Amino acid sequence: MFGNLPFTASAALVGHWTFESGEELVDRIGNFPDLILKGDSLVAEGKLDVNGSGTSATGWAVSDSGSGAYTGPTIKNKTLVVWTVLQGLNDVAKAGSLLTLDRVGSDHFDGIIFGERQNNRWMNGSSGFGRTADFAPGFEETDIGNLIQLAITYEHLDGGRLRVTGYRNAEQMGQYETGNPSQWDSGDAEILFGLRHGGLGGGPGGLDALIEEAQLYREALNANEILELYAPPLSLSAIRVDKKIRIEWTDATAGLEAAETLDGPWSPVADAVSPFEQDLAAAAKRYFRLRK
Ligand SMILES: [Ca+2]
Ligand SMILES: [Ca+2]
Repeated sequence: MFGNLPFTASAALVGHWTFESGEELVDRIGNFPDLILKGDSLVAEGKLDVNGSGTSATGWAVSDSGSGAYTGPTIKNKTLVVWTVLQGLNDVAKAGSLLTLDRVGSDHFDGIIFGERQNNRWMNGSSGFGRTADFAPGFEETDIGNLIQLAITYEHLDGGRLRVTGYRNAEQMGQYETGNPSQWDSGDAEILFGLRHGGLGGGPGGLDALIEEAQLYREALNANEILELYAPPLSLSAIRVDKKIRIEWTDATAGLEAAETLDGPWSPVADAVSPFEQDLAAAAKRYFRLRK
Protein backbone atom coordinates (compact mmCIF):
# COMPACT_ATOMS: atom_id res chain seq x y z
CA MET A 1 0.00 0.00 0.00
CA PHE A 2 2.96 2.33 0.41
CA GLY A 3 4.78 1.02 -2.62
CA ASN A 4 6.02 4.23 -4.16
CA LEU A 5 9.29 5.47 -2.74
CA PRO A 6 9.30 9.03 -3.94
CA PHE A 7 12.85 10.22 -3.54
CA THR A 8 16.52 9.50 -3.87
CA ALA A 9 16.89 8.34 -0.28
CA SER A 10 15.45 5.03 -1.48
CA ALA A 11 19.05 4.17 -2.36
CA ALA A 12 19.69 4.20 1.40
CA LEU A 13 16.90 1.73 2.13
CA VAL A 14 18.55 -1.34 3.64
CA GLY A 15 15.49 -3.14 5.01
CA HIS A 16 11.84 -3.07 3.91
CA TRP A 17 8.94 -5.20 5.15
CA THR A 18 5.39 -4.85 3.75
CA PHE A 19 3.83 -8.11 5.06
CA GLU A 20 1.85 -8.23 1.80
CA SER A 21 0.76 -11.43 0.08
CA GLY A 22 3.69 -13.28 -1.43
CA GLU A 23 6.26 -11.40 0.67
CA GLU A 24 4.76 -11.81 4.12
CA LEU A 25 8.02 -12.43 5.97
CA VAL A 26 10.51 -11.12 3.45
CA ASP A 27 12.84 -8.13 3.54
CA ARG A 28 12.22 -6.77 0.04
CA ILE A 29 15.78 -5.41 -0.10
CA GLY A 30 17.16 -8.89 0.54
CA ASN A 31 19.62 -7.89 3.26
CA PHE A 32 17.93 -9.59 6.23
CA PRO A 33 16.93 -13.25 6.51
CA ASP A 34 13.20 -13.98 6.57
CA LEU A 35 11.20 -13.21 9.69
CA ILE A 36 10.10 -15.93 12.11
CA LEU A 37 6.70 -15.50 13.75
CA LYS A 38 6.76 -16.27 17.47
CA GLY A 39 3.91 -17.01 19.88
CA ASP A 40 0.49 -15.84 18.70
CA SER A 41 1.74 -13.32 16.13
CA LEU A 42 0.49 -13.72 12.59
CA VAL A 43 0.45 -12.00 9.21
CA ALA A 44 -2.97 -11.30 7.70
CA GLU A 45 -4.28 -8.83 5.13
CA GLY A 46 -0.86 -7.33 4.60
CA LYS A 47 -0.18 -6.62 8.27
CA LEU A 48 1.91 -8.19 11.03
CA ASP A 49 -0.20 -8.64 14.17
CA VAL A 50 1.90 -8.50 17.34
CA ASN A 51 0.47 -8.99 20.81
CA GLY A 52 1.44 -8.54 24.41
CA SER A 53 0.27 -8.50 28.00
CA GLY A 54 1.81 -6.05 30.42
CA THR A 55 5.52 -5.82 29.73
CA SER A 56 5.67 -9.23 28.05
CA ALA A 57 5.18 -10.11 24.41
CA THR A 58 2.87 -12.99 23.56
CA GLY A 59 3.33 -12.61 19.81
CA TRP A 60 6.32 -11.07 18.06
CA ALA A 61 8.63 -11.51 15.08
CA VAL A 62 12.39 -11.59 14.57
CA SER A 63 14.68 -11.92 11.59
CA ASP A 64 16.00 -15.47 11.59
CA SER A 65 19.61 -15.18 12.64
CA GLY A 66 19.70 -18.98 12.77
CA SER A 67 19.32 -19.23 9.02
CA GLY A 68 21.29 -16.20 7.83
CA ALA A 69 22.87 -12.87 8.66
CA TYR A 70 22.38 -9.24 7.67
CA THR A 71 24.33 -8.87 4.42
CA GLY A 72 23.94 -5.12 3.81
CA PRO A 73 26.37 -2.27 4.41
CA THR A 74 27.27 -0.91 7.84
CA ILE A 75 24.46 1.13 9.37
CA LYS A 76 25.60 4.28 11.25
CA ASN A 77 23.30 7.18 10.43
CA LYS A 78 19.85 5.65 10.16
CA THR A 79 16.09 6.07 10.08
CA LEU A 80 13.42 3.69 11.39
CA VAL A 81 9.95 4.17 9.83
CA VAL A 82 6.78 2.21 10.63
CA TRP A 83 3.16 2.50 9.57
CA THR A 84 0.95 0.91 12.21
CA VAL A 85 -2.48 0.61 13.79
CA LEU A 86 -2.36 0.46 17.58
CA GLN A 87 -4.74 -2.16 19.00
CA GLY A 88 -4.10 -1.48 22.67
CA LEU A 89 -2.67 1.24 24.89
CA ASN A 90 -0.47 0.83 27.97
CA ASP A 91 -3.22 -0.94 29.92
CA VAL A 92 -2.93 -3.84 27.48
CA ALA A 93 0.78 -4.01 26.64
CA LYS A 94 3.78 -1.73 27.03
CA ALA A 95 7.52 -1.30 26.71
CA GLY A 96 7.59 -3.17 23.39
CA SER A 97 8.76 -2.03 19.99
CA LEU A 98 7.33 -1.23 16.59
CA LEU A 99 10.75 -1.82 15.04
CA THR A 100 14.08 -2.53 16.72
CA LEU A 101 17.53 -2.85 15.18
CA ASP A 102 19.62 -5.03 17.48
CA ARG A 103 22.93 -6.82 17.28
CA VAL A 104 22.86 -10.61 17.11
CA GLY A 105 25.91 -11.24 19.27
CA SER A 106 24.97 -8.85 22.08
CA ASP A 107 22.17 -6.68 23.47
CA HIS A 108 22.83 -3.50 21.53
CA PHE A 109 19.82 -1.78 20.01
CA ASP A 110 17.77 1.24 18.99
CA GLY A 111 14.02 0.97 18.52
CA ILE A 112 10.67 2.76 18.33
CA ILE A 113 9.40 1.91 21.82
CA PHE A 114 5.91 2.47 23.18
CA GLY A 115 5.09 3.38 26.76
CA GLU A 116 8.20 2.22 28.59
CA ARG A 117 9.24 5.32 30.58
CA GLN A 118 6.15 7.45 29.92
CA ASN A 119 2.64 6.06 29.54
CA ASN A 120 1.39 5.81 25.97
CA ARG A 121 4.32 7.82 24.59
CA TRP A 122 6.96 6.97 22.03
CA MET A 123 10.67 7.05 22.63
CA ASN A 124 13.90 5.88 21.14
CA GLY A 125 14.66 2.86 23.25
CA SER A 126 18.33 1.90 23.40
CA SER A 127 20.62 -0.46 25.24
CA GLY A 128 20.94 0.84 28.82
CA PHE A 129 19.11 4.04 27.70
CA GLY A 130 22.50 5.06 26.26
CA ARG A 131 20.87 6.90 23.34
CA THR A 132 17.53 7.59 25.03
CA ALA A 133 15.98 10.84 26.23
CA ASP A 134 12.29 11.60 26.48
CA PHE A 135 11.01 13.48 23.44
CA ALA A 136 9.74 16.97 24.27
CA PRO A 137 6.90 17.64 23.80
CA GLY A 138 6.48 14.02 22.67
CA PHE A 139 3.11 12.58 21.75
CA GLU A 140 0.68 10.76 24.03
CA GLU A 141 -1.54 8.22 22.26
CA THR A 142 -5.12 8.29 23.53
CA ASP A 143 -6.83 6.27 20.82
CA ILE A 144 -6.47 3.00 18.97
CA GLY A 145 -7.53 1.81 15.53
CA ASN A 146 -6.01 4.56 13.38
CA LEU A 147 -3.23 4.13 10.84
CA ILE A 148 -0.28 6.22 12.03
CA GLN A 149 3.33 6.66 10.95
CA LEU A 150 6.23 6.73 13.41
CA ALA A 151 9.80 7.58 12.46
CA ILE A 152 13.04 8.12 14.35
CA THR A 153 16.20 9.47 12.70
CA TYR A 154 19.76 9.13 14.03
CA GLU A 155 22.46 11.49 12.76
CA HIS A 156 26.10 11.17 13.79
CA LEU A 157 27.61 14.55 14.70
CA ASP A 158 31.16 15.69 15.38
CA GLY A 159 32.64 15.02 18.80
CA GLY A 160 31.01 11.66 19.37
CA ARG A 161 27.52 13.09 19.49
CA LEU A 162 24.29 11.74 18.03
CA ARG A 163 21.18 13.73 17.08
CA VAL A 164 17.93 11.79 17.55
CA THR A 165 14.67 13.12 16.09
CA GLY A 166 11.22 11.57 16.45
CA TYR A 167 8.21 12.09 14.17
CA ARG A 168 4.57 11.02 14.38
CA ASN A 169 2.59 11.47 11.16
CA ALA A 170 5.54 13.56 9.93
CA GLU A 171 5.18 16.05 12.80
CA GLN A 172 8.26 16.34 14.96
CA MET A 173 7.70 14.88 18.46
CA GLY A 174 11.07 16.04 19.70
CA GLN A 175 14.80 16.15 19.09
CA TYR A 176 17.83 15.77 21.34
CA GLU A 177 21.54 15.16 21.22
CA THR A 178 23.20 12.35 23.10
CA GLY A 179 26.46 10.47 23.36
CA ASN A 180 27.10 6.82 22.54
CA PRO A 181 26.58 6.91 18.74
CA SER A 182 26.75 3.37 17.45
CA GLN A 183 26.70 1.20 14.37
CA TRP A 184 25.46 -2.14 13.11
CA ASP A 185 27.72 -4.12 10.82
CA SER A 186 27.15 -6.72 8.17
CA GLY A 187 26.78 -10.11 9.85
CA ASP A 188 25.74 -8.67 13.24
CA ALA A 189 22.34 -7.02 12.89
CA GLU A 190 18.80 -8.29 13.39
CA ILE A 191 15.27 -6.89 13.33
CA LEU A 192 12.58 -7.30 15.98
CA PHE A 193 8.86 -6.44 15.86
CA GLY A 194 6.94 -6.40 19.16
CA LEU A 195 9.84 -7.16 21.50
CA ARG A 196 11.88 -4.21 22.72
CA HIS A 197 15.12 -6.11 22.11
CA GLY A 198 16.44 -9.64 22.35
CA GLY A 199 16.72 -12.34 19.77
CA LEU A 200 15.42 -15.70 18.63
CA GLY A 201 14.96 -16.78 22.24
CA GLY A 202 12.83 -13.80 23.24
CA GLY A 203 13.28 -10.60 25.18
CA PRO A 204 11.46 -7.90 27.16
CA GLY A 205 8.54 -5.68 26.26
CA GLY A 206 5.07 -6.13 24.78
CA LEU A 207 3.04 -4.34 22.12
CA ASP A 208 -0.46 -4.82 20.73
CA ALA A 209 -0.47 -3.47 17.19
CA LEU A 210 -0.92 -4.23 13.53
CA ILE A 211 2.24 -3.32 11.65
CA GLU A 212 1.41 -2.34 8.07
CA GLU A 213 4.90 -1.61 6.80
CA ALA A 214 8.42 -0.98 8.12
CA GLN A 215 11.49 0.58 6.57
CA LEU A 216 15.12 0.89 7.70
CA TYR A 217 17.41 3.45 6.04
CA ARG A 218 21.13 3.91 6.49
CA GLU A 219 20.70 7.69 6.34
CA ALA A 220 19.15 10.16 8.74
CA LEU A 221 16.24 11.37 6.62
CA ASN A 222 15.32 15.03 6.97
CA ALA A 223 11.87 16.39 7.85
CA ASN A 224 10.91 16.84 4.20
CA GLU A 225 11.83 13.26 3.36
CA ILE A 226 9.78 11.98 6.29
CA LEU A 227 6.89 14.09 5.05
CA GLU A 228 7.23 12.65 1.54
CA LEU A 229 6.97 9.16 3.01
CA TYR A 230 3.90 10.18 4.99
CA ALA A 231 2.20 12.00 2.09
CA PRO A 232 3.86 11.19 -1.24
CA PRO A 233 3.81 14.19 -3.59
CA LEU A 234 1.80 14.08 -6.78
CA SER A 235 3.84 13.42 -9.90
CA LEU A 236 2.85 14.01 -13.48
CA SER A 237 4.76 13.39 -16.69
CA ALA A 238 3.98 14.60 -20.21
CA ILE A 239 5.64 13.21 -23.34
CA ARG A 240 4.95 13.55 -27.02
CA VAL A 241 3.86 10.40 -28.86
CA ASP A 242 3.54 11.01 -32.63
CA LYS A 243 1.01 13.83 -32.89
CA LYS A 244 -0.37 13.37 -29.42
CA ILE A 245 0.69 14.37 -25.95
CA ARG A 246 0.57 11.59 -23.36
CA ILE A 247 0.11 12.55 -19.71
CA GLU A 248 0.72 9.97 -16.99
CA TRP A 249 0.35 10.11 -13.22
CA THR A 250 0.43 7.59 -10.39
CA ASP A 251 -2.21 8.68 -7.89
CA ALA A 252 -5.56 7.32 -9.06
CA THR A 253 -7.37 9.55 -6.57
CA ALA A 254 -6.06 12.70 -8.28
CA GLY A 255 -8.06 14.31 -11.07
CA LEU A 256 -6.67 15.87 -14.26
CA GLU A 257 -7.65 19.47 -14.94
CA ALA A 258 -7.00 21.65 -17.99
CA ALA A 259 -6.96 25.37 -18.76
CA GLU A 260 -6.18 27.66 -21.68
CA THR A 261 -3.99 29.88 -19.54
CA LEU A 262 -1.96 29.27 -16.39
CA ASP A 263 -4.28 31.60 -14.52
CA GLY A 264 -7.27 29.43 -15.42
CA PRO A 265 -10.13 28.98 -15.31
CA TRP A 266 -9.32 25.30 -14.64
CA SER A 267 -11.86 22.62 -15.40
CA PRO A 268 -11.78 18.83 -14.92
CA VAL A 269 -10.93 16.75 -17.97
CA ALA A 270 -13.92 14.42 -18.15
CA ASP A 271 -13.18 10.73 -17.63
CA ALA A 272 -9.41 11.28 -17.81
CA VAL A 273 -7.43 8.33 -16.50
CA SER A 274 -3.69 7.75 -16.71
CA PRO A 275 -2.26 7.46 -19.33
CA PHE A 276 -4.27 10.24 -20.97
CA GLU A 277 -3.63 11.24 -24.60
CA GLN A 278 -4.74 14.28 -26.53
CA ASP A 279 -4.14 15.39 -30.12
CA LEU A 280 -1.72 18.26 -30.24
CA ALA A 281 -3.76 19.88 -32.98
CA ALA A 282 -6.70 20.18 -30.66
CA ALA A 283 -5.23 23.11 -28.80
CA ALA A 284 -2.43 25.47 -29.70
CA LYS A 285 -1.53 25.85 -26.03
CA ARG A 286 -3.12 24.08 -23.12
CA TYR A 287 -2.13 23.60 -19.49
CA PHE A 288 -2.73 20.55 -17.34
CA ARG A 289 -2.54 19.99 -13.59
CA LEU A 290 -3.46 17.32 -11.05
CA ARG A 291 -5.75 18.07 -8.17
CA LYS A 292 -6.90 16.02 -5.18
CA1 LIG B 1 -2.37 -7.48 18.07
CA1 LIG C 1 1.45 -4.06 4.55
